Amino acid sequence: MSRSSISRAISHSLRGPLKFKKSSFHRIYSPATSSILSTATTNATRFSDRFKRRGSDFTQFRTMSTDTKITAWASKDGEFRRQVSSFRDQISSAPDAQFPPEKGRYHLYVSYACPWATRTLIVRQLKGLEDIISVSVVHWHLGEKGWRFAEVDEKITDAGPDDLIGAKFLREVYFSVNPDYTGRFTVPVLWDKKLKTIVNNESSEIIRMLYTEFDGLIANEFKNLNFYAPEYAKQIDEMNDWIYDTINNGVYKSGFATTQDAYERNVLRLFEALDRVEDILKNSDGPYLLGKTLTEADIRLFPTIIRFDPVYVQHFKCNIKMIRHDYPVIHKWMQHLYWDIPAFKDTCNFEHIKKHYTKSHTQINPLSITPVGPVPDILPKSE
Ligand SMILES: N[C@@H](CCC(=O)N[C@@H](CS)C(=O)NCC(=O)O)C(=O)O
Repeated sequence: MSRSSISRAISHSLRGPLKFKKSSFHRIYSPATSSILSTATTNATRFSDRFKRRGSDFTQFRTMSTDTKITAWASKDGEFRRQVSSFRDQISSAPDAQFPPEKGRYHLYVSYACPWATRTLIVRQLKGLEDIISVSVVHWHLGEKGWRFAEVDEKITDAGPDDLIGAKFLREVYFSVNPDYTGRFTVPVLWDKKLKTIVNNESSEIIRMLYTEFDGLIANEFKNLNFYAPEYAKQIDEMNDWIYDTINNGVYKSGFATTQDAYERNVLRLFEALDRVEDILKNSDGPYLLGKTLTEADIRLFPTIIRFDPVYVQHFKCNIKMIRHDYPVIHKWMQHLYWDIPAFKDTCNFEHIKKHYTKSHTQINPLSITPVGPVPDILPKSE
C-alpha cells in the first residue's frame, strides 16, 4: 500500500464517517415528544435539587458506586468478571404490559465503542426501528466518573449532549431512577421517556424485545424478521453460551487480566474458540453461522470480530492470530456483513472504537496513544 493511501485511510479512520441520519438524533425535539421531554427535565432538576440539598453536587454525587477506580476491572485474583445487569424489565405487546411498544416512547443510550451497545443499534436498524426508538451516543472517552455526554462545542463527531434529562454523565441517568444504585453505569440503556425510568440495561434482552414487540408499528418488510426464530433457538442458545464466554467476553478477560496466568488461560481459550467458529463457518452452507439465515448468533459475534484486528489484537494482547490474515472464512463472513448489510456498517464507528479503548484504559495504555494500524480498519471485499 502506498504512503498516500495509508495516510488517506488513517485520516478516514480517525475522523470516522457520519453514521446516523440527522433525523434520528433530532427526533426527540419533535412537538409530539416535547411534553415528555419537559417533564423529564423537571424530573432531573428535582433530583438535582435533592442531591444539592444533601450537600452533594448532582453530577458528582459519587465518584464510583463501588468506591474503586473505574479502570480497576479485574478481581484480586487477576481475573475479569463482568457484572450482572440490574434493570431487567421488558417492553411487551401483551395486553396491560407495563412497557407497551409505542412510537417515540423509548430511547437507547449507547456508545459506538461498546460491542454490547452496538448489538442493539444493529437490530434497531435491521428491524426498521429508527423512527420509533431514538438514540443518544455518549462521548467515546470513559473516564473516572464513567461515560459522559459530549458538549456541542467539543464537536465530537457522532456524539452529543443528553437532551432527555440534561445529564452530563450517564451515571445521572441511573441515579435519576435509583439514587442508591450501586452497580456499574453501563451502556446500552433502554430508557422509557414516559415513565422516566430504565426499562432494561442488558443488551442480550434488549435485542430480543426489538425482534418482535414492535411488529405492530413497523413496515411490512421488517415484520416477522425474527433473529431468534423458534426453529433456530436451541442452536443459537448453545452457540451464544460459549461464544459469549470465550470470545465476546474472552477478549476482555484477556485484556483486563492482571496476572500472566489469567491472561494466558483466557487468550488461549479465545483462539481455540475462534478456530471453532472458523470450522463452523467452513462447514456451513453459508453465508451465516447457521446457514442461509442471518440469526442472533451472527449479530452477537460481529461487534467483537469487527473490533478484533483494529483494537483487540494490540490493546488486549489478543495477538496469536489476526482475523484478516489467519481466519479466511471468518474474515469473509465479517466483510459480507459489513459491506453488504447497511445495519452493520452504519453502526460501526472505528474512530469511537479505537479512541475509546486506547485512551480510556489507562491501566493498559498509560500514555493513551492510539496506534495507527492496522490500515485500513477493514479490508475491501476484493482483498
Ligand atoms: N451486560 C451488559 C454489559 C454492558 C457493558 O459492560 N458495557 C460497557 C461498555 S462496553 C460499559 O458501559 N462499561 C462501563 C463501566 O463498566 O463503567 C450488556 O450486555 O448490556
